[in-house]
Amino acid sequence: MSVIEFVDSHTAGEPTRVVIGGGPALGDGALPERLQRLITDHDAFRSAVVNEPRGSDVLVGALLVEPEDPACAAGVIFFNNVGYLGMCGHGTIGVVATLAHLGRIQPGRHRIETPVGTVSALLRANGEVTIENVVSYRYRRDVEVQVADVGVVRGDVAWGGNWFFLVDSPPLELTIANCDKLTEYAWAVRCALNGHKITGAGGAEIDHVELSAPTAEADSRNFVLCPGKAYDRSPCGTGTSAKLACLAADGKLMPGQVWRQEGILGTAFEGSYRMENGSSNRIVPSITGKAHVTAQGQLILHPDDPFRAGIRV
Ligand code: PYC
Repeated sequence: MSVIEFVDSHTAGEPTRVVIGGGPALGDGALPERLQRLITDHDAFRSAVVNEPRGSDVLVGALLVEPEDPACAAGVIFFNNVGYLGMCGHGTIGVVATLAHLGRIQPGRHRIETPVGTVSALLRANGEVTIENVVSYRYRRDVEVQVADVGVVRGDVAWGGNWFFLVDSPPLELTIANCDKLTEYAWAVRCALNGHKITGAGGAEIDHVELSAPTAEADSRNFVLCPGKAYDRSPCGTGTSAKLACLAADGKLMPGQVWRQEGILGTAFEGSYRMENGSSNRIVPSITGKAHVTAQGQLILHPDDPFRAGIRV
């Protein structure tokens, strides 16, 4: 029988399960290499932690690992119901809240390694966390894609730690009541992007679709569809970073100016950015939000359990 120790939290409604013990031994070295070992040799671990019957499609997992750089508070590898994430904004805020809950960190600035780069996190005494994300940028502007049963959809391709296709003012109202229709629409866009081989830099798959529209309560409201077809309950940290990169590229948001990004539940992140040193089109986004710890416990993986490795569909 194996036992996996975890702490659950949610950030603006989006859950994160941080594995604090019992994870696979991935050796040392750079995080991208350890991620590769996790993918190749231990994918059943990912599925056991986040998929049913122990988890659900919406859950994001975060495996804590020893950082390569001892100046970092932790290394983390994020994963979901279908695979692995480069970075995860709400998840990093959840990791910071979890480390604070465990007494491993105190308010102040901390560095956290991810497979796509080191991010910094400022934990405040009131529990709010501001992450300074990886360098983000718009890769392509106003890309046209023919979507089956929908027609032509236009959007930007941007990197915010994951690859996003950002569509402004879609033909559906961004309300939770429309969630099934929004999922169907965003999924059709995602399939069309893949089908037409529209990718991020280096042929990377665009696996997140972000729909945005103006709202009275914030600068914008979004609906973000994640790679495994679950929608982000939060405003999505990497998605907000990608949005900031597009706003910066269009000259619609200045460095240091605050952007209030609301998600589909009405919860919000605050974002701002600075330019990357020496760059005219790459930004370093900051995202502020708060996570709440909801559970701590052990997952039991019994050899007799037919769903020891989760239900994979
Ligand atoms: O907050 O970056 C994020 C995120 C990515 C997928 C789900 N949440």
